[in-house]
Amino acid sequence: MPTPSMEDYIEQIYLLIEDKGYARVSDIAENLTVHPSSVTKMVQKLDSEGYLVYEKYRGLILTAKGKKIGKRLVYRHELLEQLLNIIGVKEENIYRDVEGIEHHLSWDAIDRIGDLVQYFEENPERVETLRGIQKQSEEEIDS
Ligand SMILES: [Mn+2]
Repeated sequence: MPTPSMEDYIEQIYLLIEDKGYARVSDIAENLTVHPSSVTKMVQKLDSEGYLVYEKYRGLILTAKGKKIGKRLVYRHELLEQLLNIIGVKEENIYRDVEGIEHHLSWDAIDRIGDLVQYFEENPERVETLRGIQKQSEEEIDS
């Protein structure tokens, strides 16, 4: 199993390749706000563990294993954003909150959250009920 830090890298690399067709060390460093030398080090580690193939002057490609986990990590991130959005978390908090929790849930919990998100999507009136409760608790705090 990849560590939380490895997961962040695989996720970013997957997103970059999906978006641009390639993932450069400099782009990964920028997206993760880390030094390029840290990226090189991690990329070598991910290579040695079979998630990607890295050649210094030719860039990097994800292996089948890297692509499979990358896809799941991106799904997990998006699902958690959906969840926070449904429960009414403010837009400006969502990305940072997801980055903070995504590595600490089991895949079992992720699958159950998937069910919950599906439930709310199929029953939008329940989201409205939830908004009502949210409004009440905000009023209690304000009063
Ligand atoms: Mn993420």
